[in-house]
Amino acid sequence: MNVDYEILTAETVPAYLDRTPQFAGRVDTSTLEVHEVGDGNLNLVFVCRDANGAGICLKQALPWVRLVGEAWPLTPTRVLAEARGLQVGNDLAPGSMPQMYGLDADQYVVAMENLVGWKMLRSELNAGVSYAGIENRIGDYVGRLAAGTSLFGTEQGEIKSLVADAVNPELCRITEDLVFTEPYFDVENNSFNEVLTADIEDLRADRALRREVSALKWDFMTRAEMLLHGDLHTGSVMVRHGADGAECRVIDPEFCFYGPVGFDLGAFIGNVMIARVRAAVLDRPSDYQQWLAECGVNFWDSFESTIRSLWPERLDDTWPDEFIDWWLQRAQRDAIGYAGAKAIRRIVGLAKVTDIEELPHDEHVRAVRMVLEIARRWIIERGSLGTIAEANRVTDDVIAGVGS
Ligand code: SR1
Ligand code: MG
Repeated sequence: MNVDYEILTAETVPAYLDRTPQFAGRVDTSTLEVHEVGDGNLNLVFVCRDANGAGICLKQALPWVRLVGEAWPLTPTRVLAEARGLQVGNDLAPGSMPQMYGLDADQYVVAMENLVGWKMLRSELNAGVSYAGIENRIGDYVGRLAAGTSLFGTEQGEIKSLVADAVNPELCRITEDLVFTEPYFDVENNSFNEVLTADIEDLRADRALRREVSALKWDFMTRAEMLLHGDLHTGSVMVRHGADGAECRVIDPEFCFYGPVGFDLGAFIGNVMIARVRAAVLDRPSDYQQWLAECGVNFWDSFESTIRSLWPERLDDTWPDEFIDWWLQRAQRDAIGYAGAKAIRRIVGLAKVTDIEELPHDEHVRAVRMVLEIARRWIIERGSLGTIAEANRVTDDVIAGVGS
């Protein structure tokens, strides 16, 4: 592929920083240690630290999907979405994302605070480490973004152009295909252990499920409600144990665009459910499993409490108080459905998760069956379940083997 910009390496980063004015002076490039640490599906990530301890993290968008290679070209302008998501997060929910230092749109690089010593939440959950309280901060982050970027906090006359500026068609197309479509068809991107063939065939034959996943997809593609993070799974959260307890930072908002709030809520809840199922099949200590069991409900409660606290500040009080109850009720039901859809894609489709993939064979098969059963019921029954707490009871039952 012809690439018309310089793809950075750990060796070329110091010289790049020297000649890029928007990042100048952040670190001493003569003593810089640089490591490429990107382990996501799309980009290069360089963490840089100088002899004085000053740091910077550079994220460069490749012109293809890193997971697949040059065979899958992808616009590097996704870095603009990443910068937008970081900037809005920094403005509306300070401290919830890495501080953004700047953007080099010519080289498709965004620079941000270096999270030295922080770990990815998914890896920590895989290892059975709890970070009690971070779910509240992430719920608050989604709430602040929802309140600030939706009509609650943005003028009616302004929001249309913001929605238009934030369209992110190539990245949204990935979600539309990988989350809502491909798992339900026999396509090359999918894979699963052959002992699970009948389970996957059942999933695909379930017409009610197909209808409901299509309804979720329709809303994802048509309801421009708030600026979403767009990919809020447990691999998009960095964590550490700080002096005052567990801390977190949400990263990787390159999928951000205006969509339905339930999508971000569901992404987190669905991935926590996967972590909970992993913990159950590995028979992790009960206090760890208990935290995971409560995580989704705590996350929702914090989101709701942030929304309710910011509601009186809405710009247009012709939206009556009763409306926020309706809006939250719909968000909660949507979140249950999107959580299910996000879980199924991680089991069947491209870009699987280590929580499930790295389990020994028997535990893997049990976990897959549990996740698929929970997710299918969440999607189909989300209207009657109504709350994350009720959805959790489905998980309790499936993990306990009730009805099987
Ligand atoms: C082809 S990209 C696959 C996945 O990686 C990202 O993290 C998103 O979740 C996307 O769906
Ligand atoms: Mg990502």
